[in-house]
Amino acid sequence: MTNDSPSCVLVVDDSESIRKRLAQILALRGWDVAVAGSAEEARTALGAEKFDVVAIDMTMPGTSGLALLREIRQTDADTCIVMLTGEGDIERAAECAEAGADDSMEKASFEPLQGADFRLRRAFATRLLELERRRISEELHKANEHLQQANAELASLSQTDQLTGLANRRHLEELLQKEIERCGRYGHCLGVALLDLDHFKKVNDTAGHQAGDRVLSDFGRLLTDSLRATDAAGRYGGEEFLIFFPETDLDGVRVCLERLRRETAAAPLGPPGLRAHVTVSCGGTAVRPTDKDAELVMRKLVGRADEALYKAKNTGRNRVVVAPAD
Ligand code: GH3
Ligand code: MG
Ligand code: MG
Repeated sequence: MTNDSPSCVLVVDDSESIRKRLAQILALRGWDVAVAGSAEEARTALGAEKFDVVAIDMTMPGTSGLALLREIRQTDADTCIVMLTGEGDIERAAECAEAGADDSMEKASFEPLQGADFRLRRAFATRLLELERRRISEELHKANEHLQQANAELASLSQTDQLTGLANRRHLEELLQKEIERCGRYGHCLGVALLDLDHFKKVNDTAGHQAGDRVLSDFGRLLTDSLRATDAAGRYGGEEFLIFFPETDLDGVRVCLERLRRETAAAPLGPPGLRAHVTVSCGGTAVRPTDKDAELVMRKLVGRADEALYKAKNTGRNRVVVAPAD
């Protein structure tokens, strides 16, 4: 159905006189007319050619017009189909509409069949509009899906550190504050840690900045692999990482950090050929939050973890220091 103006029609009617009359009038009005005297003949014609409009007699021996309509609609939702009904057949016309007919016209109403051309063209125009409406609606739906996907990607990008794929500082702080609120509500313990790679400047200076980048992303992966799914890690800045451990007390934090420290020292990080043995210093703390101000609690926890980290650096690096938050 490419043209706005329909040109070919298939008339399906078992009455030869109706067929001939309708074909004659439509041909006079410029239609290319094919005829079929039964559902079988109609199937053959439809299999061989595409029609803009198919006019089907409701009452035919063998396969009825309604059955033929349903059959066509199973595979073809687009072709315009107009049913030819007997007089006063309103209920059956409704049945046809439900089965996917575009229109029904009483044969008597187009006697001497002059109205047929108008009715077929009108049905065709309405169908075109419907197809256009469907196309636009599908396009809108697709555009909407793309938009939602793009929004989700954007949201994820705005929460992610590009280099390591971990949460960025802002997102991790949001998550941490939520966790502080949750732990405060249920009286649970929460652990927080800051980690800083040791002498990282040297890695850049000796292996190059790109190799340094690769060490950072490898370390990010090590964190992800090593932590529990409920723990959260993010890049806090430069070669510094923040982790929080829900439901974990100070001893638990120490154990987790000690494992991370060991794994880091043992794992060659960086690009092949330039694998560096990097160590990490860790400062940890834990608290059962009582203060309602989650941001304030967060600042205190991070501050305390930072102090512990400072101690770890000053007492030789490649070590874990933990201290209670209060
Ligand atoms: P320390 O053991 O005291 O932590 O020594 P350090 O060398 O790790 O610490 P310092 O703060 O002196 O240097 C941090 C280095 O980390 C310097 C900086 O260029 C590097 N760095 C920070 N961000 C990135 C990054 O995104 N990529 C790379 N390759 N290097 C980074
Ligand atoms: Mg460092
Ligand atoms: Mg640093």
